[in-house]
Amino acid sequence: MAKELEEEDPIKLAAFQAKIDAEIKIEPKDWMPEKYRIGLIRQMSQHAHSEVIGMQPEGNWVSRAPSLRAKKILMAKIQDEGGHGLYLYCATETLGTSRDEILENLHAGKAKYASVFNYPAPTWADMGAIGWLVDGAAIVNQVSLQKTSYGPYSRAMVRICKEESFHQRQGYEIMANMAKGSAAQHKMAQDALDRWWWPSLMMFGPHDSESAHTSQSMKWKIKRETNDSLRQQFIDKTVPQAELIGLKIPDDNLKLDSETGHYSHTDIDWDEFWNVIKGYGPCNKKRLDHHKKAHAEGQWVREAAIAYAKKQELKLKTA
Ligand code: BYC
Repeated sequence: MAKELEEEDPIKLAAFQAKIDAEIKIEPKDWMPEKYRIGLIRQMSQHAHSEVIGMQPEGNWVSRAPSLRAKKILMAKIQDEGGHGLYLYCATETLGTSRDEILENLHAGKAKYASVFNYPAPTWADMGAIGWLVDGAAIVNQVSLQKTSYGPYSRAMVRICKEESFHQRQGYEIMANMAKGSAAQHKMAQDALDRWWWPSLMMFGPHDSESAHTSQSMKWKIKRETNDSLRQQFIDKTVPQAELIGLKIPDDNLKLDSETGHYSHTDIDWDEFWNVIKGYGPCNKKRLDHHKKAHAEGQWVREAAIAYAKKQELKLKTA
C-alpha cells in the first residue's frame, strides 16, 4: 500500500512540491512521495500496455492491406507502437518496479489499458479511423504529457509525439481517399467514423468531476491538463477535419459556439465506458488472451536474450 501523504516527511514533501511548482523535473533517484511513485507506475504502465495492446487491431490488417505502399506504412506504424511500449516500460522500471510485475498486473486484470482497443476493426476503413481518431486523440493527450513532471516519462513523450503525428496523417489519408472514392468506399469510411468516434472521446477518461486521480495528478503535474479539457481540444480540431473530407461526425448536437470557439456536443454513454473498462467490452477477452499467449510463446526468446547477455558479460570479465 502507498504511504498516506500525511505520513510523509512534511519538509521533504514541501521541498518536493516546490520543485514541481518551479517546473524542475523529478528524476529516478530523487526523493518522491510514495503516492507519486505508485501513481506514476499506474499511469505509465497503463500507457505502455495501451501501446502494445493497440497493435492488435492493426496487426490483423497487415496481410490484407490494399497495396504494398499501404502495407509498408501500416507495418512501420505498428512497429512504432511496439517501440513506444518499450520506451514506456523502461521509463516505468526506473520507478523501482520490474517488467515481470508490470505484465503480471496486466494479465491479472489489475492494470488497465485504453478502453478504445476493446472494439473490433472489421474493415480497412478502421485502419483509417484508428490512425486519424485514436492516434489523433492520443497526440492531444501526449503533447500535454511532454511537460509531465517525471523526467523519464516526459522524455519518452517527446520522442513518441514525433512519431504519432505521422500515424495520425496515415489514418487521415486513408479516410480522405476512401471518402472521395466510390459510394461503397465512402460508406465504409463513414461507418468506421460512426463506430470509432465515441470510443475515441472515451479515451480521455471520465468527466473531471468523476475522475479519481485528476486532482492530485494535476497538483504534482503528472497530468498537465484535465480529461475534459483535452477531450474538448480533440473535438474542436477534429470536427473541421471531418467536414473537409465530406464525412459526418455521428452527433446531431455538435454546435460551434462562436464566442468560445468550442463545439458543444452530446454527452458520452458513460455506462458503455465503465462497462468496457471493467472488462466487458466487445474484445476485452480476445485482446488479453492474445497478449497472454504471445507472452508465453516469447518465453524462449527472453531466456535466450538473458543467456546471451550473460555470456557477453562473462566474455568482458575474462578478456
Ligand atoms: N481506458 O481518474 P481517471 C496509442 C481509468 S495508446 C481505460 O481520470 P487518470 C495508440 C483510469 O485508469 C496511448 N481506463 O484516471 C496505440 C482509472 O482507473 P484506475 C494511450 C481508463 O489516470 C496503438 C479510472 O478510469 N494513452 O496512442 O487520471 C495504436 C478513473 O480515471 C480510461 C495513454 O495511455 C480509458 N480511456 O486519467 C494506436 C495516455 N480513462 O487506474 C494508438 C496516458 C480512465 O484507478 N494516460 N481510465 O484503476 C492518461 O493520460 C490518463 O491515465 C487518462 C486517465 C487520461 C487515460
